[in-house]
Amino acid sequence: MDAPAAPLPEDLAAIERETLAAIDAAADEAALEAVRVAALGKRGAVSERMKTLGAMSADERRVMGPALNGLKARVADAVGARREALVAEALQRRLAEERVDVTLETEPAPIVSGRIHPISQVWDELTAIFADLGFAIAEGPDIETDDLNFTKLNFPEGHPARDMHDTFFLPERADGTRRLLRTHTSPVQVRTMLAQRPPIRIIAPGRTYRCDSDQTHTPMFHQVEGLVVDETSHVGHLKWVLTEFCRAFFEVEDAAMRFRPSYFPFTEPSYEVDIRCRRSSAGIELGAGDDWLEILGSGMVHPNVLANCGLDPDVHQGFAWGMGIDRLAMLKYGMPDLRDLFEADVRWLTHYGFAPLDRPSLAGGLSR
Ligand code: 2NL
Repeated sequence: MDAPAAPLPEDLAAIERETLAAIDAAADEAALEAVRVAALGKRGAVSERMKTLGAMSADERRVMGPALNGLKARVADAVGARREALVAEALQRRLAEERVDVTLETEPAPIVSGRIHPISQVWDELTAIFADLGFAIAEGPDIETDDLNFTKLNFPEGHPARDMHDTFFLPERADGTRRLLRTHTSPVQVRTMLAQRPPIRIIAPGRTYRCDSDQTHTPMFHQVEGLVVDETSHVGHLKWVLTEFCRAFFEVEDAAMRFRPSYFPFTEPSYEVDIRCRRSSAGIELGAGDDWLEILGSGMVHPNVLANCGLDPDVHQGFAWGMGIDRLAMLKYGMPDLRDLFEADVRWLTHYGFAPLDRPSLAGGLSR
């Protein structure tokens, strides 16, 4: 057992008081280390006293040895305790200072700053509307045969309507046939009728091509066609579907429509369809006013087309329509020049494009 601690000589008591006070006052770990070195370092006050032990008498050493060792131990303990406290304080300070506010706005990531092209937007709106009406989406190749693009659709060989389509033909093959870039998406509907039994309810959005380029035509453009075939379809259904579509697409309560007699080789009767509009210097307002704007073509599927696609026109009948996606986009979103749609100009897209995370849906809103 250690001998009971004798009272410290006054000079050691003074060193202890001053050192413990300095330890308490040390504001950071560097200051604390300086205090420790001043007491316990090689030349520190306590260490210097330790060196004097050798020159003492045995009696003196018996007193001063434990006194110095006790002092050294208390100073070392105090330094350790203070260091722990300083480390804990520093951690608390960092936790307070470096708090993260998770409610702050984040930097826009590329997926948020990018824009959806108006054509893609309108394409998605169209598919949302017709999907809601029970239509499936059908697709087909851009390169088609003359048969699927023209002949099956009741364009007889040498018929002038073929020339009106300004077709891009691919080079003739060894067997004399030549393929073409589809001039409308009708071949997709022909393929569907050849492959499926009625009832058929599809829309066919896609790229189409005509050798024509001016202010209102681009050689590649986008079209959506629709087709319904069953045993009881009639013009009333056609009118209802197209009116519902216009109400949903143009987001108007009352879409007054006008169905004017027209001609297409693949429909009989055929109608050009207008929607009410008001024209002013500010632009064009749809669904109101006393003017008309043509937006699509339609009709009852021609019996020859049904027969060409393996259906009996005495059993099945249907209706179909077609419209330009690019034109719909320009009308709805007020873009004045068709050619801008194909320029891929980031400044234009930043202005006219759509936020990528706001996708159109009937429940959430078509365009926000
Ligand atoms: C227009 C007019 C139309 C069709 C497309 C069609 C397709 C088949 C059979 C019958 Cl397979 N018709 N499509 C019908 C009427 C009009 O498009 O002005 N398009 C921009």
